[in-house]
Amino acid sequence: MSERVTILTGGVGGAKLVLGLCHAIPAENVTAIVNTADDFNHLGLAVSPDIDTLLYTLSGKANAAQGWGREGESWSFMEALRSLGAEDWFQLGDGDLALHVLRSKRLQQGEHLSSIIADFASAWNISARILPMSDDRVGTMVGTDEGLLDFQHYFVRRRCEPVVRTISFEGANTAKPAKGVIEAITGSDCKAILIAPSNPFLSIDPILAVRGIREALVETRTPVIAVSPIVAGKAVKGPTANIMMELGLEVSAVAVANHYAGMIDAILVDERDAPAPLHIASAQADTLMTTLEDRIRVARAALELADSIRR
Ligand code: FO1
Repeated sequence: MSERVTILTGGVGGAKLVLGLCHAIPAENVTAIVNTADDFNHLGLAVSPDIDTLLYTLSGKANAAQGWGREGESWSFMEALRSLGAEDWFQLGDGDLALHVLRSKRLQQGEHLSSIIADFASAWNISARILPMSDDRVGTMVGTDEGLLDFQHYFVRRRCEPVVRTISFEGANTAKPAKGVIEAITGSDCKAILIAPSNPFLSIDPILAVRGIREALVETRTPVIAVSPIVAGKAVKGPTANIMMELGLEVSAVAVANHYAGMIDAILVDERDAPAPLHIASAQADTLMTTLEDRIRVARAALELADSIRR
């Protein structure tokens, strides 16, 4: 009986659903393929925000209210940094620093990101498999009315204020999928592939831009289910709705389904959204994920939708 489930994820919303999935089925049967195009080098440190949000979320260390970083964090590094007049727009907590320092050291020694992350996950007793989409460098660049900005500059330093005109993923066309990524999509032991309710343009598209991943999703016989990040015409968190408007798209689950057309078999939409005419199968559920029970409920609803679709 094929047991495994693969989930494509990035950002805060995605991490919530991965956690729900790790409670809905045995966590060791979960493979998360994670966006790494938000990664950037800050003060000489290799920062991988979407990977780290998942490490914290799955190990119970996450600052749930903030969506990133650790619960109960201390900030003496930032205070010392400010006293030295260094740039302080990107908050690096004292505990969070350990990830960046260790990751930077091991990357500089030539190790692959995927093996570093696997060690961090096992150190924190995370039994789900966390795979970066690629071990090669990919960087989201946001073309705005203020010019071309790298992602963290747009997202954190400028707080998403610049108007988005284009989104591109530097390095995606030469980046190779990390070991295990394609098999996690095409393997016969995989019973469902979920696209988490992450920002389709900033968190999922970079994964699809890595050579071979979009093609694998189109070819796989395993049902591919997207969970809509739009609830009642609004994004639950983050700039998804604004970006859809700035890109001239309708802010709706239908627009998300169209964005993933050709790759997904069905979409799970929120019960607050009218069951709009969709060109693919869909189901409705309460997709707001505040509590752990909510996250498990959404994961179960997505898996049920997958079960109802047999390619
Ligand atoms: N987001 C912020 O809005 N402000 C920050 O200072 C900040 C610091 C930070 C440090 C480490 C990390 O892993 C994530 C951090 N984030 C911060 C969040 C990050 O920019 C976003 O989570 C992702 O890039 C988008 O999903």
